[in-house]
Amino acid sequence: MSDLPADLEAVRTRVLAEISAASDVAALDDIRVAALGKKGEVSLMMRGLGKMSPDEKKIMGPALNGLKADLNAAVDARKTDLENAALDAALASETMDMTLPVGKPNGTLHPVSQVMEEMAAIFSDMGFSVAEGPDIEDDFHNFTALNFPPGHPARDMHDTFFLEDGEKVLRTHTSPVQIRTMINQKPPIRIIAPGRTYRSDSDQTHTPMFHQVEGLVIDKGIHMGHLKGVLMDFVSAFFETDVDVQFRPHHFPFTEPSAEMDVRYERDGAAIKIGQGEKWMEILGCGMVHPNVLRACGLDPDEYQGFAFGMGVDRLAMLKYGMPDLRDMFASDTRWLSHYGFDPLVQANLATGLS
Ligand code: 2U9
Repeated sequence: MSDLPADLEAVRTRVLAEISAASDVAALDDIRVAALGKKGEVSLMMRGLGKMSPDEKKIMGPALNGLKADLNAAVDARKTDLENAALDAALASETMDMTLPVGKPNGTLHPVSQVMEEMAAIFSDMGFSVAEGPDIEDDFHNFTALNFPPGHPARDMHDTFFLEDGEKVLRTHTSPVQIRTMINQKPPIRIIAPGRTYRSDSDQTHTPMFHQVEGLVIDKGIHMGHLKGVLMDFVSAFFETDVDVQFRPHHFPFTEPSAEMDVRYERDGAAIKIGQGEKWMEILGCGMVHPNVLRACGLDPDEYQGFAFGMGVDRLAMLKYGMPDLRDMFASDTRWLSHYGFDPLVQANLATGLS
């Protein structure tokens, strides 16, 4: 028996009974509002305090505050019980038989993601680790450190997306990731840098956003033979067949000497078969890291050398899996995705076959 005035004791007993009988959280909240809400029974009593005599107020004030605190505590405790009971019930009903075969997941792995995973599997098998970096870059990491002379066409608006501040750019290649790695990590360095890249020169076969994988090796005594060996192994593993390649001299500001690598191919019907044939198709660019780039990253070109390469992932996915139009890659058409998509539960790895 509490020392509450009788009428408050009655309220307390009744509301506590209602609280413990509440069957769910919603019902419990109705009880709380009816007693403690703005127009709640107890709240109205507390509003009556103003009209009471000082003696009455001395009794009713603390009594009402005590009652309010008791009822709030009872509501919180009941709420926790109800929530735990609901969770136990859900856990009990949701049995998951882990021995059952996984149902067909709805949704597929986008071909670009599949190819990124295949490339990561191939290069990590060659001792490369995956490095990533920001899509928004500054002039130094995207151009200057890569030996792009001032005024180089790649620097201006028709090729590059500039942010409002006129300084920052959407990276036009993932090379800034390698620059950041060379500045923050001492050689030996063996990385690939996959990611989104942006160029404002879109047309039939170029989209404003596309995907690249670039690679970099920095160590002592690195030469062009290492570059050719790694890329020849890569291309045969990627196309899962023996691929004839040729290296054709080219020019990039960030590599010297530079080359583009072509693969042999032949048409069979609408499809393209990579590997053998009379025709050549350029699939990537590469070269020995330019001494100015090494110096820009604080490395002595007489002590360290390196090679680098870069390829367009979207394009290589089209070549390997025969998609006719690059723009479909970005159209989010579920029919296209279910046709060209991959099983998300099958991880690309060399042992069980990439694709
Ligand atoms: C550092 C030094 C050198 C990366 C390279 C290419 C050649 C290349 C193109 C392929 C298709 C871009 O997506 S694409 O249009 N890239 O041909 N990229 S060498 O060279 C580097 C990178 C980083 C520090």
